[in-house]
Amino acid sequence: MTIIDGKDLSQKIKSEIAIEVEKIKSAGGKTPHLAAVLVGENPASKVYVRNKVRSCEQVGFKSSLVQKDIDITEEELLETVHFLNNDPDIDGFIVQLPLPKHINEELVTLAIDPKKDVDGFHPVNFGRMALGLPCYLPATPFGIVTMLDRYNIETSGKHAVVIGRSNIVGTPMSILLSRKAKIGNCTVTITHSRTKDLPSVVRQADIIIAAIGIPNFVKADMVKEGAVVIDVGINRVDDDTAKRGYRLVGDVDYQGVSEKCSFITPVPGGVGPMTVTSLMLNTLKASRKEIYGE
Ligand code: BQF
Repeated sequence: MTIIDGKDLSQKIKSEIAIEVEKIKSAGGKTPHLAAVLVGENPASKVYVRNKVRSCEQVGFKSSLVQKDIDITEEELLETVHFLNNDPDIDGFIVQLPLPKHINEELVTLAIDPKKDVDGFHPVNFGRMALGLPCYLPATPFGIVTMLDRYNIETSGKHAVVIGRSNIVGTPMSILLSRKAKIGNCTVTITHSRTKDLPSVVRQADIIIAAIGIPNFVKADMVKEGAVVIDVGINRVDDDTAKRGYRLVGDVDYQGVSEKCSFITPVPGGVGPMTVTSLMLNTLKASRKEIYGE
């Protein structure tokens, strides 16, 4: 069994990005600039935004954190988005999700200029992804594809079972794995809360993408011997012995499953760091105008 070390791989990719940024700067180019909008005080969101700002520092990007009160109106947030769309120094920006209930996430995502949509959540980028056109890939699926690629995991002809159908992980992951590409050519099954006898479907998988948001959902008896297991879950569970009073648990029962599979991603230190690093790769693409030109 091989542990896919997302922390180590993301450090490696970040040093590759840092070299590219140095080249841009020494050629007199503009420093890549990522902005993040954080609404309210959701503790997990604060951690995620902090991770992104720290990664920007590590790769030599400029970053701007735009903090807004929890009671900001939808109109005011849309104004913020328009301001960032029109700021020529900002190459890309993200609006950290989830947003408070009184704000329509779809409306806010639609307002982001697709050229600056480094999360890849805008329908233009999602549509381009589905069609195999150049686009910003959503960061988590991008990170997973990169892991499979860098660990030389064969995907062609394999049966991939995706657990979960969210817009940001399950659905795009199923599209990416089925397309005609180096990491792709899978036969994909997408499963969800209404799937009948989900364990029997997951047992057929050569590659399991667990993105359902339930701690330890995937047990050893649901995993075929030698399967590749990608754990997207980041669940906080109470733990009095932990420094912060909680610990992170994936969607996979790591203990049991790791004895059966060929590859597995740990939590923490698996998909999570790769998500943040993929956002850095998208921001570098944005600063280079790689997808949409000038
Ligand atoms: C790690 C995210 C759900 C909903 C919105 C490293 C991150 C997480 C874990 C991180 C995530 C999850 C992010 C680890 C960003 C990934 O060591 O295991 C980094 O910062 N993430 C997000 O921005 O929004 C989310 C998950």
